[in-house]
Amino acid sequence: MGENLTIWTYDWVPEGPRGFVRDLRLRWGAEEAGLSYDVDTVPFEDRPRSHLDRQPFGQVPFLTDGEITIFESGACLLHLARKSDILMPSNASGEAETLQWVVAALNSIEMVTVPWWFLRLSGDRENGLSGWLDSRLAHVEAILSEREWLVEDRFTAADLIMADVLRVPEIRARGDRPATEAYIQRLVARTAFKKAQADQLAHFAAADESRVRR
Ligand SMILES: N[C@@H](CCC(=O)N[C@@H](CS)C(=O)NCC(=O)O)C(=O)O
Repeated sequence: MGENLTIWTYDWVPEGPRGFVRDLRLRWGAEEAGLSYDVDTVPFEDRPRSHLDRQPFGQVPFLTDGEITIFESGACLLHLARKSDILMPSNASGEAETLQWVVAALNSIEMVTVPWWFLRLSGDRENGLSGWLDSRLAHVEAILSEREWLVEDRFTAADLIMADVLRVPEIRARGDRPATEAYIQRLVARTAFKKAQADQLAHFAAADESRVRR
């Protein structure tokens, strides 16, 4: 394919986030699009200058594509999407809708789900964000009750990122939202998702083994 893509993730993470580390979004996108890529790592324990130079918050993922380095999983995914109409239609309205829904998944849904989840994790099961979360999830449910995909009646990067945001177990378990649940199940049943997730799990399992040998 002539690609020179590298997806960067941590060299190791604890059990909890495995299968959900956001490099999965990029692995999944590249797998869907048939783009070849390597995976490289930055240390989880220390966040050296060379990491902060490429991801200024010391997070993962970031992506290198030849001379280009790009961070934020949404931006990285859209960068991949511009390479393949499997991820984003090449017509103007399909592209605009894909951009719109990718940003909506991150800026209208994940911007509520993640803080809610953090508060819940810190012991505040029902917290000040619960009402806001429920309202956003109800709107998503209404949207997904009327359509199978977010854009043009077909899979796009918008579905990839929306499903990844919604598949967090605590969010999934909240309320009865059959259309959303069917949507998530449809997305995570895709071969590309399964490969991306299995590869991430294998990556961190291998890291466990090399930590034991050290
Ligand atoms: N908005 C960022 C969030 C990235 C993010 O939260 N990454 C997590 C792993 S999934 C991370 O690096 N956590 C460690 C930290 O925040 O220090 C994106 O979508 O790329």
